[in-house]
Amino acid sequence: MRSLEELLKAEARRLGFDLVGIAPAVPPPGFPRFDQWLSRGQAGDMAYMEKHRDARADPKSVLADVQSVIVVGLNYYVADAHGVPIHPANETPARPSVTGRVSRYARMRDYHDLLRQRLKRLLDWLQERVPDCHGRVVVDTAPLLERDYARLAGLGWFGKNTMLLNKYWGSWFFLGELLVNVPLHPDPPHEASHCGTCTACLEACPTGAFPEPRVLDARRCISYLTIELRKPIPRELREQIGDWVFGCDICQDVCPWNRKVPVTTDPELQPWPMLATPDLIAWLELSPSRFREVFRGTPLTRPRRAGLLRNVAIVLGNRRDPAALPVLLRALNDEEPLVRGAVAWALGRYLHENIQPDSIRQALHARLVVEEDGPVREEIVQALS
Ligand code: B12
Ligand code: SF4
Ligand code: SF4
Repeated sequence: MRSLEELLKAEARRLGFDLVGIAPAVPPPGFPRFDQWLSRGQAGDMAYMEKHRDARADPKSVLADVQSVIVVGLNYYVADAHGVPIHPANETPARPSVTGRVSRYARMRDYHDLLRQRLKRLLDWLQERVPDCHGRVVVDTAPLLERDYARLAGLGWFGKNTMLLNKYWGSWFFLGELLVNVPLHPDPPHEASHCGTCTACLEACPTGAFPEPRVLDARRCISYLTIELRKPIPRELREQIGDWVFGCDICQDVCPWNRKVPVTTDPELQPWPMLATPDLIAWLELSPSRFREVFRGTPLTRPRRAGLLRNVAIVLGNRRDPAALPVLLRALNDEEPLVRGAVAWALGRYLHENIQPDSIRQALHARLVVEEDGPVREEIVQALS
């Protein structure tokens, strides 16, 4: 007869999860590492990490009588379609387009709800079999060091890029947890590391965000800068952003364990054409209400319109495609200072290449006359110099 644990794992797979394991509800062994990361300021402005510091020391702060942590992984790997239509419905735009890159995890519907729904069904299944069972579903927002429990549950090891890596699934999977008051037999933790002497991710990171293997300084990470940071992106990192408008995949793209990962066939994780080949000219023109309509249900709402359009402007400044110039000139009058500042920087980059200098100078001077925001004025002055 199959054990409860075996049946539970079979049910998790039936619900569409690719990985599943069980960890004991012990304090996370990586907590001292997390604490060090916070005290070095490597979390940047992510105040929510600092705020719930103590809660992360014990899973009981998420569920008081927790006995087991069921950890699941969901593969989201989609082929790279940078600049190439990847969906039959993807039509060729009639006017010039300039594209950028959205990280893979964000080219589809937001994963939080999807994982939560499936984990809730797993909890329902367990409750039908175990009297008095109760639990709590966790995806990202609760104070839980998810990668720590994933390693404890045997799902994989911490790569030098800090991703949780699995020999078969690489690192292209989301994590989610179900904390329950049922004492389940735990899986053995993943003790080995299979990075060996490889340092591909550390070398490939364009912003030098890894001060040492397995430590990420979020303040330099493009993912943090384009998704979490609410302020202007530091000048010295703007060029390295390259064409990433949302998130970054470089330290995963170069990982040898990611070479043979199968493309997801999950119907709920199929990429949206508009996110796979973003039309940056159109994005920079989105009004607040259109922004909400277009990105509803996707992860791209997180940096809000101001943050996303700031990123678009930075990428356009890096591309310096003359086709984007008219929209940049219009966006110099955007209602958000965060956007206007980034647009001024982008226009400065065009000037540097001597692309239509007269009209750019004229527009920057005209804006300077009416601009009241100090940091934006500073960006315009720098662009003109
Ligand atoms: C904050 C956060 C970020 C921040 C900081 C990332 C980071 N490395 O910490 C930013 C915004 C930069 C970010 C970026 C990304 N994120 Co993020 N993020 C989180 C979040 C909410 C918390 C992570 C955290 O606790 N960081 C604290 C630091 C200290 O943790 P850490 O670097 O992972 O180190 C831990 C271990 O490695 C361990 N450790 C390290 N060395 C050693 C050595 C020993 C001996 C021991 C015992 C332990 C140990 O200690 C730490 C404590 O657990 C989690 C969800 C969650 N609640 O856990 C998602 C999560 C980690 N992110 C995820 C994803 C997908 C991404 C991106 C790929 C998105 C993208 N494409 O842009 C990038 C990847 C960047 C990268 N290389 O990590 C996934 C990762 C899935 C996986 N397979 O690993 C998670 C789990 C979300 C999810 N539910 O699926 N993220
Ligand atoms: S996600 Fe990009 S910027 Fe961040 S650590 Fe990886 S390669 Fe560097
Ligand atoms: S690129 Fe190399 S060092 Fe980095 S996580 Fe992958 S195997 Fe480990």
